[in-house]
Amino acid sequence: QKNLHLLSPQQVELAKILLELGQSHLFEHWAEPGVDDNEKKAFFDQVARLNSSYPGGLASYIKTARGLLADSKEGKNPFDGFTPSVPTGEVLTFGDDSFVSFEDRGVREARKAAFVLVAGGLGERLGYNGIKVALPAETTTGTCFLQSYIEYVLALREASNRLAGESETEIPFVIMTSDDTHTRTVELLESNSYFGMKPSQVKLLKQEKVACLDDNEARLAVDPHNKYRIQTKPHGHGDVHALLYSSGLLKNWHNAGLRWVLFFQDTNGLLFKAIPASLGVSATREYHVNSLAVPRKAKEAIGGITRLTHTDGRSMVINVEYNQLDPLLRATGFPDGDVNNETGYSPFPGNINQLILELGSYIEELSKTQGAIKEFVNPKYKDATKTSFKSSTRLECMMQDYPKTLPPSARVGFTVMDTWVAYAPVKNNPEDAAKVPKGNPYHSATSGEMAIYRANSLVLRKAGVKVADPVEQVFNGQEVEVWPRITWKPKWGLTFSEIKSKINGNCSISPRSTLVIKGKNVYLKDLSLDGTLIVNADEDAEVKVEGSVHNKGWTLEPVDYKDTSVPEEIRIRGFRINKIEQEERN
Ligand code: GDU
Repeated sequence: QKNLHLLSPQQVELAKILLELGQSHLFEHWAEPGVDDNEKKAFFDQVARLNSSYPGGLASYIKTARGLLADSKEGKNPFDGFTPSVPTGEVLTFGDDSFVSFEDRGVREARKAAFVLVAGGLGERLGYNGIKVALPAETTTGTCFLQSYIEYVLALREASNRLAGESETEIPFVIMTSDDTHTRTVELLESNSYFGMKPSQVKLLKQEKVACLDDNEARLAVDPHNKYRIQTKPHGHGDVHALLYSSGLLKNWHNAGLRWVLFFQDTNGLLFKAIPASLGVSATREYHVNSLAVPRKAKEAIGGITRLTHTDGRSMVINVEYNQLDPLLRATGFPDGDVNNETGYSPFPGNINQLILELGSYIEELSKTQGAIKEFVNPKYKDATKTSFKSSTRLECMMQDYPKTLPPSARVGFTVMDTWVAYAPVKNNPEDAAKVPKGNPYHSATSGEMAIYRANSLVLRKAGVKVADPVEQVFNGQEVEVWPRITWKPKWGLTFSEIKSKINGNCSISPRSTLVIKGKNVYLKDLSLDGTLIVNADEDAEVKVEGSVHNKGWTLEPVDYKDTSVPEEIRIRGFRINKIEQEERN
């Protein structure tokens, strides 16, 4: 009351809302008027932001929170009435005829696609101090994830336009950032000329954090570092839908004739090898929602794609998050829970959170929901009475929960690909990765980089090159297969057919070799490589690479992740590349 005169009419409104919502405790420790007045105004700026960035405002946030906290206290099962079963989807095998024809269809569709990267997460599990999209996907060329994604998008749209006989239109590329990643993402783009994209094409949408909750009444938590602020935490990648909706971009895209929105995550170096074919599946099967999936090892930290059938007859195909799959199975007649079957994998395909949404039905749905996604809460209680929390909690949401509000008529499908060609994220720090049970993927910087060489080697093998077998090596306590370090620019080889068309005769690559293809029109013919070969080429120049290349090459030199004299992005992978000798061709 005493501070009311400081406030603008809008701020008085916000104060009233807070009081009506039972949040008077937020003002309990406020100083007399004249003391900390600027901080008090800043408090209301924050409240205004929290109120406007959440669909339905703070009132809606608190109401939902009370409901979810009550459910959680009661121990209510979020899957009550649902029985899980294994859904059917499109299963693709890289390189076979059906894959090739889906790829062809996907490339044709790509000119009608917009691309959305969710990159607001800091990646606590990885413990890297920078932003994850700035990490090198591989250190042979040092290409970071963001550069690799942008180059793939450019190459894909270019190829698609070429087939359609069109010249380039604006390529819509959105990055969702957060306060944790925004500034550094802008700096990365600006200091690298947007990696070849027009700056006007890259749209950054920053997600806001949400208010933390102190108790089951959903009393908002005061920031422990500043009594004039509400404590906030990330709301999760599900925010991307509300942000896209409120930005107005979806309507613009629709008006521009676009048909697809592709969502992807921050550190998967293989992802775009799977995109053309999956987009082809979306177009052919007319899926409104298509999730990319890979065979999943039981208990692996990726959600399981599941059909949930309710006792009332409703049914949906949805991701069940990895921590919920096991209890759901145990509660519904599968006493062993989340286990591998005779194939050595969980029967539920693993969601890699690469989603392809059909724009028309997406807009239709979002105009009903404003992009709000079903949320959840995960409080850590002090004891079994579930009356108080160990630390404040908040509501969270996930982008893959989008189909939960869709009508039963929605066509929700998925596309399963081999892991080696589709999924190799960088999520775990070296210590945790080294503890991963044998046979399960490490998901570390080490395994992420090795997976790129492996995939490229296997693709070239399928295309007819004699690529040597890998050697086993241990880096940062993780046993990995080290394949020849083969990399190429996306514009060289976007699809399997394109790659095959650039390889002729008897080509071979020895285990210790490195091959870097930088040009577009590079043709390998009877190449025998034992060492390092870098092929540079100007945009349109045609380069034939023939004959034998032999030199000392580049070697991998182990480094210890604890050695802080080595840059962080190198030591988290446990090796550095020692560039001894190479041949360059132009
Ligand atoms: N992210 C945001 N904002 C957030 C939180 C995360 O943009 O508030 C972004 C991250 O930057 C990242 C993506 O969302 O690009 C995913 O975040 P995590 O890597 O932390 O996700 P999880 O490993 O917890 O799990 C997610 C899905 C799983 C499975 C897995 C596959 O929830 O079902 O698909 O990715 O990598």
